[in-house]
Amino acid sequence: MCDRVREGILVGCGNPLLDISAVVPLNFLQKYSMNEDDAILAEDRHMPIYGELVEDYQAEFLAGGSVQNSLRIAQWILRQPRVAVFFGCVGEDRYAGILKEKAQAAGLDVHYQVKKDVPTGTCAVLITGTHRSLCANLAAANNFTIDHLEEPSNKALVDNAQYYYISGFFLTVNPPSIMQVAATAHAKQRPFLMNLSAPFISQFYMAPLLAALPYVDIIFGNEAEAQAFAEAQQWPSGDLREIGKRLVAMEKKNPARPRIAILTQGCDPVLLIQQDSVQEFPVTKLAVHEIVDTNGAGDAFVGGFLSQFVQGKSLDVCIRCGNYAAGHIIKNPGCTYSGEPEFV
Ligand code: 26A
Repeated sequence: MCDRVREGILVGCGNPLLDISAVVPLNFLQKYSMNEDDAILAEDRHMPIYGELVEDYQAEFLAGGSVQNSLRIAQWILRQPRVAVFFGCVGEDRYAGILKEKAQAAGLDVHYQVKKDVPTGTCAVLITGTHRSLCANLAAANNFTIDHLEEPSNKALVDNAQYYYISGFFLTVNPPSIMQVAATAHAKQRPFLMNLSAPFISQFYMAPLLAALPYVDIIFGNEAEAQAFAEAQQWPSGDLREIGKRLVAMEKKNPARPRIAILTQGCDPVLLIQQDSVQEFPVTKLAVHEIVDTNGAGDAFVGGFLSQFVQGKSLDVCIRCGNYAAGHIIKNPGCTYSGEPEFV
């Protein structure tokens, strides 16, 4: 059992999305010019995907959205409600109701901004074997505005937190909110954590990413995301360790707390990069028959990490818990868990 943690100690902002998930043949991806393990924003040409998944592929509806996933997993491991607070924008519809119910059942303290007349966002999850390809139709999620964080009760929640986590995905929605939370964290000398989220963030949203990065104490990413960042920066080496070292050496507002990079690489070891040191943390490889779907594995890793980080545990424990959580959710559909957490 974990020690008790203060309510509201962790605040996250992100896109609350309902995942519409189905196993599809490879030619379904080809039809929409998508690749295995993509994570993209839906364009007009992708809109038929959602209906097709429901009508032809027995799609399942699962709570999603990257940050909300991570916070739900952190709550599951902590077994203590309302440690984490989540902000994001939804519509006024059935999907918003499902998302809220799942988040609250996990113990999350959700404070959605509600945009009438715009549907709640969805994400198509196209499963092909052990791969998953994501196509997000942000819809209401894209309407998040900074005034939601400025409402007195929400501002108090942000001011009272000790840890802040925002995805790179949220850079596509509202960079001013990210900068405001980052500045609060900086002024109060509290950790601000961010995720590279997807290669397209480094490819198309580098300017707001670079604006936020000086505030980032811990940056998460997988190998494809780190490579995309390095390419966008025109760094000469594609070596993950070198990329990590360069990432942590980039400008930082609070140099007294050097940046840390945590880079995952599927079933290969997780890399913890601090200044010139690189440590490896092994991942338990699952047999193919144990894998239900890999959707949400990265989010669960962060959730496991956060559950320990907010208790002041060592990075070693945080990363081991991240690996535990990712391994667990891969054995379940989407970013969902079953039973009680077994991390000690
Ligand atoms: C801005 N984009 C593209 C996104 C997302 C996203 N969450 C926030 N913003 N694209 C996919 N996801 C979520 O990622 C989870 C898997 O890591 C999906 O909803 C899915 O639950």
